[in-house]
Order: sequence, then C-alpha cells, then structure tokens
Amino acid sequence: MATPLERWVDEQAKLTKPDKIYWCNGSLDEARKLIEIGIREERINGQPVFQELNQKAWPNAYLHRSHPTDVARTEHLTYVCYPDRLTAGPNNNWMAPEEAKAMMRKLSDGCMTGRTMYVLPYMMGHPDSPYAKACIQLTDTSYVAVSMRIMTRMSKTIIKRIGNSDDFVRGLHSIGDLDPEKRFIMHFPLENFVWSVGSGYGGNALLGKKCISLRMASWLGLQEGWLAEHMVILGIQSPDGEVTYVTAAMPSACGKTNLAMMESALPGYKIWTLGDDIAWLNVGPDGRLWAINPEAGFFGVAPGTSMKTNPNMMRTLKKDGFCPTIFTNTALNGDTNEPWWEGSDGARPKNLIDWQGKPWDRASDTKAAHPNSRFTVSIYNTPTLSEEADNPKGVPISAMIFGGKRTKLIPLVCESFDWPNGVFAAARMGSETTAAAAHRVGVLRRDPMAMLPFCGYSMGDYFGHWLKIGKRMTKPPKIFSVNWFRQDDSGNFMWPGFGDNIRVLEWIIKMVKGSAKGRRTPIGIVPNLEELNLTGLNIGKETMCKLFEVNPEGWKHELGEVKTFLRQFADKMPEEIWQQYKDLEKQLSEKQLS
Ligand code: SAT
Ligand code: MN
Repeated sequence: MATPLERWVDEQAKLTKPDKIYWCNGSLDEARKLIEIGIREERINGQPVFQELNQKAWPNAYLHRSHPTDVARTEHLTYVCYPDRLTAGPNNNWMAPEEAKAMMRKLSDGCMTGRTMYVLPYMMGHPDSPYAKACIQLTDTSYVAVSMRIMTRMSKTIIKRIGNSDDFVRGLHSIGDLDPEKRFIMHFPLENFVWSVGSGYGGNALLGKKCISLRMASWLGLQEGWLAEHMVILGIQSPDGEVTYVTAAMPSACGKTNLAMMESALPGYKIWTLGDDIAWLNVGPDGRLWAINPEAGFFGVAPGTSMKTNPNMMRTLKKDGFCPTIFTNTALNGDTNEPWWEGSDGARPKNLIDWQGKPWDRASDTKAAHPNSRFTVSIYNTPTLSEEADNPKGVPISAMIFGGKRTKLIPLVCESFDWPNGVFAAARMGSETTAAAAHRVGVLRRDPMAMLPFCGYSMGDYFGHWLKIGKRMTKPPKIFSVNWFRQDDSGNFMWPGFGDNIRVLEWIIKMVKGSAKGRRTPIGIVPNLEELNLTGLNIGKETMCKLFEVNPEGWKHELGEVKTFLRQFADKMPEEIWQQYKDLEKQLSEKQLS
C-alpha cells in the first residue's frame, strides 16, 4: 500500500508530467551531484543553472543567473486561499481555494515535461525540536533543490518520520516557463499546502522560507498558540560572560543579517548568531518566550556586504564548510571568476560581467550586480554560530526589537511601557521600501512587525493574537523600537550603525537587567544620554539629543497615517490597540500644551 506521501507525489507527477522523479536524500554528495547537473545538463532559459566560481577564493561557490524578470518576491502574485475573504484580511491577496486550484491546475498541466521532479524531504526546525515541522517540497530545478539543501535540514529520515501519516506540509513548485503573466504563489493554509508556479526566486520558490515558515506557520501559530515571526535571533554576550537572547524584526534588506552577525565596536561584547530571518516563538512552561530558528542557512542580500559592514558574513561565505554556497544575480570578475557586487571589498574589477552575463558598461548608470542579488549559504559556516543554535528547546528571549528604515521621526531606541504598548509600537511600524520585493524603492510603507507581506491571515486578528500571547507569559520579553537610519537635514546618517549598534544593544540589556532607567516620553522610554556608552564615537551632544527627540507635531502627523492604516482592519482590530492609540494621542497633546 502506498503511503499518503507516495500517493500525493504520484498525483502531482500525473499533473506536472516530469520525465523523471528523483527522491533526494539530503546528503552533501547529492548536493554536489545536483550542482553538476545544473552545470552540465539542466538549462533554464537556455542557460546553465550553475556556473562554478573561483574555488580557491570561494570554496564550494557557484553562480546562478535568474531569468531577468524573476529577481524578487512578487507580492501582487502571492495569494492566501481560505473559503472566505475576511480571514485573509486586507494585507493579503485572496482567492477562493477551488478557483485558485482550477487556475493552478491549468498552469501546472505538463509543466515539468522534459524536466526532473525532485522530491525534497526536509524539516523546518531541528528534528528533535517539539516545535519543528516535517515538510515535502516538489520542484523541477536543481537550483531550488540545492538551495533548499542549504536553507533547511533536508534528509531522507524525514520520509521515515512522516511514515504513514499525512501530517506534513506540502509544497509543489515548478518554474513553469518563467512567464510573469503565469506566475502565482498560492497558499492553502487549511490544507497545509503551498503551490508555486512560474518563478525560481528565493521567497517565491524556496517554499520552506516565507511561504511555509511565515505565511503558513503564522496561521498554524494562531490555531496552536504560538508566533511565527520575521525576526533574527541573537545572543549578546556581555563582558561578564552572560548571554542575553533577543530577537529583532525588520523588513527585508534593512540590516537584519548584519545585526545577527555583528562584530561589536565595544570591547568585551560578543554577538552569537542563531538566525537571520525567521523565529518561531513559543511560551515555555517557565512563562518565558522561547525562540527557535526554523531555517539552517542564510539567503542574504549581497550588495553592501563587505569586511567593513559584515565581516562575519564574509568569513561565512569564504569558509570551506563543504556545503555548496550559491550566489544569485551578483556580478562576476571576468579575470578572476570571483563574485562581485556594489559595496564589496576592493576596487571595481576592470573586467566586470553584469548580473545578466554581459560585459558591464562603464558608461551606463546601471548596477553590475542586481540590487537584490543574494547569497545562499549554510548557517554552519558561521564563525559566530551560537552553541544553542541546535538546541531543540530554543533560547529564552529577554527583549524583542522592532526596526525599520526611517530617515525622520523615529528615535534611535525606545522601550515600550509594557507588552500591549509594545504591540501597538510594532503594529504602527513603517519602513522605506527596499529592493527585496518588486515595487518602487524608497517610499514609506507601513509594515507591522515587518510581517505585512508574510502574515498568512488578517493582521487585525494577528494583533489580537499577539495581545493574547502576552497575557500567557509571566516573564514577557521587553519590547524596543530601533532606527539606525535617521538622517540630518543634509541627508547624512546621524548614527554610524553596524558594529556601533552594540551601544544600543548594551542599553537594552541594561534596561532588561534594571541597571538603567531611561527617560519617559509619550512614545516610550528613551535613554538618558549618560546611560549610553559613546566612548570612541565622534557624535556631538546636539546630534545625540536629536536622535531621541520626540516632536509632537511630527508624531501627530504620524498618528494620522497610522490611523488610516489600522482602520482597514475594521472589526478585526482589537479595541486594546485603539485604546493605546488614544492614550498616545492624549499624551502628545498634553506634551504640546506643556
Ligand atoms: O523573501 S525572500 O526570502 O526571497 C528574501 C526576503 O525578502 O527576505
Ligand atoms: Mn526576510
């Protein structure tokens, strides 16, 4: 008798009609074989899937160039499919499940003809973790198969573990013909199923990532009482040796990865990395919040990554850790066969090939690497990997940090008064847009908890869920907002960022431990300047004061925008958040009068 898994794979094969079906075992040997196939046999758009890079300088590294229209997440083609639209909320595109399936069946009929279907058995989370989920993804490209081998814990043992059960998260993926008109990423949370056709790009195609670990998992978390969040997890070791674990949520391409691997500018501090993108958070029996990283790799933005901005990532990328590393849509040094991107170390090479494989035209104002070019690399290559990274229980979280790119208004750091006040701060978060998704760059977009593109159900219910989780904890993490990106009137960054952000983290730890008090403002508690270690920094007192200024006029304007944004969640908006809103409005008016 076939198992539910075998039957499901069989059904999908009948529809997609691959030439071959190959069940992956997750070994490193196999990953190397898949790379060979991608170099020598498989073609996408007439091009080899992989190209070997300079193995001496970049061990196990390969270059992949995507279809030129397939370079970022396509939020407008991403849907969640519940029987009713209200569950999806205004933050999601919605389609009725049967309609979505009929459309996807048409697009998928025969879409793997001439290709191999890879069956990928993998876990999100450590296999021993009670919070981990068993998943199966089908895909028709070696690029996705190898990327998933890097990003997840892939192993044939998961097939055994699933056994005769049908309790596994299903993902069906095909690059189709890469036609943007026929590209859809469909989620069926009620059926544990994600169906993606027409894109090979990370967040659209590596289904374990945003699709399963955020959109599907957030829905599951709502049912089961936990949180799936767009957060890094890090341990901050103080000079006394104690490690404090924190999470940080920031929209894509706002420096989460740099924060998770930061090299401290203050002596005696050390950052330990647990994850750079996603956290699954459960309330432990001790009343604290515990975090695991469901992933096992990094899918990071290459441009801007250098020994100056993120030395530990450069070490990670250059380490001979046996597992393949993939560069996608970076430029190439035509003389040395090394990957290159804007903001990397060293001078621009003379013979530079752009991300589409053409000689880079010096006279043009185009970038040689795509602004959303990426690396896919194993977390086990990381020199700062925390000892607790594989702890099935996860780590206890003392503080949660929320941040975005805001050139004005938002202070460098601010602690919320309590959990509900922190939920309100996170719900009104905004950020200036980046190149990680296909939309205009640099406009302010509200992005609550950095989850707007990833919350698999209405965010009104999501805020309510956060409030409920808060009530279940006896020792909830403290909630902080940060903003590394404030600019002065001439457009210069006011705070140095990167390794100097440890100064802010140090204050956060002091607040957690009760050794700093801060100063109360209507929006939360900001540091007294003497509580911040600014030794060795060349920033004037005036600038520091500006970084913590609360401008009532500016905040009133902000609140107006927040109101418009939150109103769209209508009846699903918890009353407690509106109460927070009113309290803040009142305090700002009082401040203005005083
Ligand atoms: O969504 S991706 O995983 O492709 C990258 C991101 O936007 O964080
Ligand atoms: Mn992300």
